[in-house]
Amino acid sequence: MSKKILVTGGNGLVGSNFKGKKNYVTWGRDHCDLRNKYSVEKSMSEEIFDGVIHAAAKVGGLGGNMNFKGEFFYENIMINTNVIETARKTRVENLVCFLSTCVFPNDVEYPLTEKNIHMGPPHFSNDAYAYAKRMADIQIRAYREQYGLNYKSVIPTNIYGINDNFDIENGHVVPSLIHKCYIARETNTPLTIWGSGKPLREFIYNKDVAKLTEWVLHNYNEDEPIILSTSEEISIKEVVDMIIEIMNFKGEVKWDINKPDGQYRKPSDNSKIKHYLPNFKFTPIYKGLSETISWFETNYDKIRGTKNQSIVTSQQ
Ligand code: GFB
Repeated sequence: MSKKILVTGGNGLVGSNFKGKKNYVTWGRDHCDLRNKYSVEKSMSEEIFDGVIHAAAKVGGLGGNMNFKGEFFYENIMINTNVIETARKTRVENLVCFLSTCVFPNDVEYPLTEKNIHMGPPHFSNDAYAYAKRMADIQIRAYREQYGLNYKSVIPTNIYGINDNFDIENGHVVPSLIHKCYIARETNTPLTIWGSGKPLREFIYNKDVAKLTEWVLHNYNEDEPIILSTSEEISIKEVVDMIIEIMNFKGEVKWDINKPDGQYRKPSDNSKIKHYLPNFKFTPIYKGLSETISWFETNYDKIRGTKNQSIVTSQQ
């Protein structure tokens, strides 16, 4: 029998990269309600999976995390608990679970490493989501210890790319900025950016995350999560400048300092992934942004976030 890998969040930023790939089965919301234990048990017992890439989550950017704390906590706890437990019950031996860079403490020594996830409270802006994700790390470690399963987690830094949610208020920063720039250009209005533009982030292209995750699934087997990161910091202002250039926006840019900046920095240590894959070539951000923007402009009418679809139902 051919060995199949289940990918949850199959329409999302990470999961959609596995669509149509040989031996991969991608599930979106339409296939199974992962918040519901019975729905997950029913769907997962209908097929035999050799491995699971668990990329589904209720996600959003800074706005979404601040506006929907209750939903982000509840849904992520339920989704992770159900998927990981049902994978165990249906005898899946190998699973990769997605954590997020926001799991790290706010007040911690830099760079962030796999060792310091639980060493203090996360930043208040996304604490509900962060604690729900931290519990997935606990669940994975517990299952490894008690059941001896090859379950593990990855911690990507800020992911961007096609198939994200481009909602202006609640989306991740890159798709929100692309969508805002598009509207400003099309309507001849100023482009308004949240915060000061000074915060630094490490952006990683979704296609790179998918490639690295596939490697992790087949080759990594440790209690500690593994950070997926370029470890190259870039300011929000620099990202805005690139988007403006690629989208050929000539209008006025305004900075709304009444909007939150979030954490100032979250520099990560990528030495573990570098150690295992020293020759991995990360996509340069300008190239990744260009591809994402080109896809956005071509598919504007049919993508998430451009037609008032709510972030509340999005998946990673
Ligand atoms: O929160 P953050 O790491 O990314 O950083 P996501 C967003 C930065 O971009 C902040 C600024 O400094 C914001 O002030 N910014 C400027 C904007 N304009 C905008 C805008 O229109 N939308 C957004 N969202 N930010 C997530 C976390 O958020 O990052 C998630 O909240 C997750 O929990 C992910 O960990 C990695 O806004 O993309």
